[in-house]
Amino acid sequence: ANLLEGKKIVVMGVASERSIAWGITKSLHNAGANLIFTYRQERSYQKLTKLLEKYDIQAELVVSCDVASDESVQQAFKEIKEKIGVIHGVIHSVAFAKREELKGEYADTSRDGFLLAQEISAYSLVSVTKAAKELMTEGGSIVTQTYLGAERVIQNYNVMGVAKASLEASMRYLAEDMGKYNIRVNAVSAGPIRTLSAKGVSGFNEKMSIIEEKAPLRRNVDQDQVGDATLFFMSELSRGITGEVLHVDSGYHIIG
Ligand code: 0WD
Repeated sequence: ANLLEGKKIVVMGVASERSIAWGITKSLHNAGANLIFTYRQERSYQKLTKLLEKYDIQAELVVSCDVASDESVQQAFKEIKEKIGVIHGVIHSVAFAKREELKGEYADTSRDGFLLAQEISAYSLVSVTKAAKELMTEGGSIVTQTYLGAERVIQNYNVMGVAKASLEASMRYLAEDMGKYNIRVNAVSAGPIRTLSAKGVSGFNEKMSIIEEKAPLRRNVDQDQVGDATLFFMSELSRGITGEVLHVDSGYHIIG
């Protein structure tokens, strides 16, 4: 089904073939979307270019965007506006925390480590939404990626759990603001998936085995499953839904 025929969607956060944003890219591409990509590091740009070639996906545009800088975000969307015009969706799949904050006690979190995690992982959704809204004149959908550590204490996730709580609350406030422009804002809460970012979280392997043991579906999730759930949010199938957190975690979040 070509659910996204004629839709122009910006994907932020492809760093490798394992990136959740790459799983999303495949789902959106297969649904007929025209994709625009943003990257931070030159290394990610090289990887992205190779991946697009390997999978025979034609990008509409690839632009650099570091969400740590308002200027960079504004510049990226300005370029998208000039070269593409109207867009219909944004995939926000970006987060960062210092590795040393992702272990031990949350009580040891430093002030700058706390602020950095909030800035890159939560505030970025605010600045991106503000910039993207100007291009979403036909309405559309914005989806961010969150994790269960926002709702519950998950060992070692620490400062990132607090940043994800802030991200989810931001998503709800943004959903209210954007609703009047017919722009929906939602989050997908994925179970643990082995990616470059996941390597930074201590005890990551245990988190994956717990899902196999305790989740209703007794198996881990992958990037493609997150991609398809995100496709649902990008499509008209989810037109009645905004401000929602959808768990793609084999049902793990319902288990006590
Ligand atoms: O288990 C997991 N992997 C889960 C991840 C479970 C549930 C949620 N998530 C979330 C992450 O917290 C994140 O929000 O999904 C999102 C994507 O994570 P990922 O796919 O695990 O991570 P990865 O493949 O490492 O990509 C993260 C990208 C990085 O690419 P670069 O180019 O920086 O190497 O996040 C990006 C970065 O693109 N990123 C930034 N992008 C723009 N500006 C910045 C920044 N300042 N910092 C990090």
